[in-house]
Amino acid sequence: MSLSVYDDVIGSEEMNRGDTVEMVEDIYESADAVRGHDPNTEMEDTSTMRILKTQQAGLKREVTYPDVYHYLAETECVYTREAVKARRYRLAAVGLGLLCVLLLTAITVLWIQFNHLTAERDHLQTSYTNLTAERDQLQTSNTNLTAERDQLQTSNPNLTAERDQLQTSYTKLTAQRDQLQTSYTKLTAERDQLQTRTTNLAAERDQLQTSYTKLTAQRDQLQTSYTNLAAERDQLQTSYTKLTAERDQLQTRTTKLTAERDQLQTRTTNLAAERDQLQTRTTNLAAERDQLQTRTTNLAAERDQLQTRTTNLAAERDQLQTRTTKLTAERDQLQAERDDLPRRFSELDKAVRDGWIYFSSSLYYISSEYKIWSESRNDCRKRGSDLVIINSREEQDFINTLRKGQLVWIGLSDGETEGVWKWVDGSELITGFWYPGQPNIKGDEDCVTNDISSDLVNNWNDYPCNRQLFWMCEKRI
Ligand SMILES: [Ca+2]
Ligand SMILES: [Ca+2]
Ligand SMILES: [Ca+2]
Repeated sequence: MSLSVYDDVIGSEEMNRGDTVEMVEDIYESADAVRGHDPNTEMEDTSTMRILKTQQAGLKREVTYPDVYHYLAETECVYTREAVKARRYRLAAVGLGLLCVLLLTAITVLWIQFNHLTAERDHLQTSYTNLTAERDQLQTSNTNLTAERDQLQTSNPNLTAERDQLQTSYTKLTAQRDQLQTSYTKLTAERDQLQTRTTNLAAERDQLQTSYTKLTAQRDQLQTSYTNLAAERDQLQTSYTKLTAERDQLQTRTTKLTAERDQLQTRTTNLAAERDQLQTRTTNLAAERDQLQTRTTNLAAERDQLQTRTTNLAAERDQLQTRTTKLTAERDQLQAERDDLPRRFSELDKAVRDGWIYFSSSLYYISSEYKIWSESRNDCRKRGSDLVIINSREEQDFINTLRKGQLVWIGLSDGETEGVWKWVDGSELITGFWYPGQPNIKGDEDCVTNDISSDLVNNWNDYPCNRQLFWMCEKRI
């Protein structure tokens, strides 16, 4: 069925191809009229569509049913062609775009070439200008050279004459040069000979100079030697003169000595006789001398004995004088003591009455109360004395008797310097009567007392100074 329809459509197509072509052309024309319009021209499109619809309505009135299918096929074909056409338009648009790009590229290339050509043209213009200027210069030069050439052509005959003269002169000068050359060669040979001779002469001069220097040195040496020899000769001459004079003097003296010798020989003979006499006398004198020597020895012994006695007597005299001096002093002292005896007696009497005890030119006082060492000393000072100073074993014994077994301060301490024991008069202790093992405590025990001990001699002990003890004063009278 469909095939029959298709055949009908083809048949109607063949039948109405002429009308259909006209209708399609109308549609295309309408479509062309529609295409390119804006949506704003919808009114026109609407009218166009109305026309189409009217036409289609007209067709519907004239066309049969198969014609409708044919028309639809045609319409579909028309739309397909529209699409193809649109694609062609797009291709054309793309082609146009590409063409525009190509055109722009070509324009750019042409622009660049144009610029390049313009620059070349400017360059050529400049070159042309320069060449024109050069050409003008060359033309000027050509003109000048032409003028010069004319001048030179004018002066050419003169120059030819001058050249001939110069040629003649040249020939003459050539001949003169040849002569000079010959002379020069000869002179060169002569100069070489002279140079050789000069060299030889210089060498000879150097040798001679060397010889001269040597000879001068030798001459100087010889001169020096001559001067020395002349001086030696003068000295020798002087010596010779002196020696001649001496020789003459010696000859004279020899003559005199010969005469003297003769006289001496005579005198020797006489003297031998006298010597014999003198020998005899000498023998006698020797005997006398021996006797005198013996006597002298005896006298010397006597003199020594006398000297010894004199020395002894002088010593005895000196001893006597010393003893006399001492005795005189003792006498004076005794006289003074005798004169002072009333005063001392009165003082002694008073002291004894005050409790002092006399021993060996000193008075001693022993306290009846206790005090520390420094106050004890102050008490002694108030009494016109000081703490006792023990100077001897006798005094030590006396004090031991006097203190009757009591502990008493004595005037000895090491308060100033530890270990340095000093008496109250400032003298340093030399030997003391320390109890064995004393002094024993450093620092605390600086004052000395007679301790209680079985030993009556060695009984000193160092005690603390602030102990309350008896004390003993001593006053020298
Ligand atoms: Ca004393
Ligand atoms: Ca001490
Ligand atoms: Ca002690």
